[in-house]
Amino acid sequence: MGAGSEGALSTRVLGGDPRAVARAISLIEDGAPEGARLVRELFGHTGGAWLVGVTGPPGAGKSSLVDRLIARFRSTGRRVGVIAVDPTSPFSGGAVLGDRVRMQTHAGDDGVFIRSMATRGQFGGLASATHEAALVLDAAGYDPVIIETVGVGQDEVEIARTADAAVVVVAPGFGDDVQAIKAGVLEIADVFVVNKADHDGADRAVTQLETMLGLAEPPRGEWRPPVVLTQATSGEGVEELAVALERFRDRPDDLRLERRRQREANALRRLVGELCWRQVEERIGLSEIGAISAQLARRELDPYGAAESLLARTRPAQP
Ligand SMILES: Nc1nc2c(ncn2[C@@H]2O[C@H](COP(=O)(O)OP(=O)(O)OP(=O)(O)O)[C@@H](O)[C@H]2O)c(=O)[nH]1
Ligand SMILES: [Mg+2]
Repeated sequence: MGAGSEGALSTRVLGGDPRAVARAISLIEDGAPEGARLVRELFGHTGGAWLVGVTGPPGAGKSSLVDRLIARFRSTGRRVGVIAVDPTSPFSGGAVLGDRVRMQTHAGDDGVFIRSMATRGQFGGLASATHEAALVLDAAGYDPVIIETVGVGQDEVEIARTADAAVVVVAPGFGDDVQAIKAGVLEIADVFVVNKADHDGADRAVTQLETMLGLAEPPRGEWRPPVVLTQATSGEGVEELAVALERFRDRPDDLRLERRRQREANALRRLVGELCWRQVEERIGLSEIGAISAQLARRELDPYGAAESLLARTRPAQP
């Protein structure tokens, strides 16, 4: 495929064509050079969309809640983009199908674009692919862009943390998960949701979280994450959640910009890492890298020494 057709593709993405958006995200997911070119062409047209990350333990009701949020945002006339990140299955596994089914409400609505993404077998991985897919949706005029991730792996938590707003969803009876949430996910929530209000212990979970949050120092300025009780199956509490999110969105500009600066810093770090590694692969070649790895396995080299000498060999010789 030549450069001309990529030019046409970016034009079609900017025009909001869903098929072009789907194609663009596939190129990115494959780690194709066309994907990188496309991101360069689109980047200057992005930044308008509001990125909402939704994360939490498996089965908490994230997709059901996202489905409700889509309806809420559609009612204000916005086009809504959704990326459902599936860390486990590289192809159309159970979770992907589940997300599709639970967001089926909007299947016939061309103002809604839903895409599942799986781990990209590349250095930059899931976080890069998701970041760039969100850029494509942003460029295509979807706003907000909602990103659902299962809050288990570091990448998934990172994706939600660096969105413009991070929603952490839990369900009552998450018992042992409280520790996990305390350890990693609690700190990232801008808005907390206790979903499955119809289940026993929902009120207790709210109190428990409010206590935890009350003990913690407010991490970002004055904002103390509210805890919203919802029932995704009935829609109860969804309006409160949307309002809480909008209150968070309407904070002072400098706080919003700081979050975006962090996101770009992370993306830049990943990209530099990826480009460096590609250079190493190109200059040194896979067979020698394989031989060096074997030497490492035999403890004939140490990893820091090996990495430094590889990097040194990608630099031009000093005059
Ligand atoms: N009783 C009850 N069930 C709910 C509620 N919200 C979601 N569920 C159900 O919980 C199950 C999981 O819902 P999902 O929306 O798929 O949850 P998820 O967090 O996206 O799940 P994963 O993406 O697999 O981690 C489904 O069977 C939903 O119908 C709720 O408020 N009350
Ligand atoms: Mg889901």
